[in-house]
Amino acid sequence: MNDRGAFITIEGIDGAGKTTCMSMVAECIVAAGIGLVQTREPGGTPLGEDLRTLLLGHRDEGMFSDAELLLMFAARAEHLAVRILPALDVGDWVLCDRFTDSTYAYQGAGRGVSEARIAALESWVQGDLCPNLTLLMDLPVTLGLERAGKRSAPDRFEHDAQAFFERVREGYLRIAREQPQRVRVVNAARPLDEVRAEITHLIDDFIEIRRHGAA
Ligand code: Z5A
Repeated sequence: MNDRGAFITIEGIDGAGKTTCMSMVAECIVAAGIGLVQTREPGGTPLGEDLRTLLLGHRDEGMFSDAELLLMFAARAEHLAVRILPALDVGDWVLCDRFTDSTYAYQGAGRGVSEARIAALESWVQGDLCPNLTLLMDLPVTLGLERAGKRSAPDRFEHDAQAFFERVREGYLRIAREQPQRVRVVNAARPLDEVRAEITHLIDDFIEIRRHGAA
């Protein structure tokens, strides 16, 4: 087993089943006897959760896209310093509901912020830290919004138009095409038992690879 913990992230559009997937992944890791920290973005620390409330709350005046971008990275800087890096350093694994791929997909592809601007902040805040594995829960936008709508009242992002979420989905799929070794696309439109079977297989394989020191 590698000494440093592994960093796994779950991504996808709203209602894609990330929360559902988190518990499936966690079960596999815990069953393998590995220490696990489960967290989310934006959030994961007291300051990060306060920023999450600011970011997701409804605002009549909206939010300037650069302000939104900077608040996401402010929350991420705190999250890395206080929670993620200390856990990885002692060999625990970290499972995070959303990370920087969300920024490229939502602020970049969705809102039109330039990739170069996001990359500059990514490099400043993260250095060379990157998830070891990302599961992209992919499904048609209409199905994701239908599922998200059943679960809770729409947040500030979910009020946005379907076209926005189509751009976000395509942004994610582009990252997956560019980084196929890190990003595994899971067809989240299927019934839960099929999704669970694929996720269990992917995570069990990943654990085996880490145990043999190849990932
Ligand atoms: N954001 C950003 O813009 N930039 C950033 O850098 C970051 C975030 C980090 C926080 O989202 C918002 O922040 C997000 C992007 C932005 N935009 N929004 N909204 P969040 O992650 O807290 O919220 P969310 O995307 O809406 O996720 P969610 O509410 O947690 O949904 P989910 O986790 O993807 O889905 P779920 O709760 O697991 O499932 C939804 C329902 O579908 C639920 O009833 C399930 O039982 C059901 N479900 C799930 N899978 C299935 C299958 N396979 N079949 C049938 N039913 C299913």
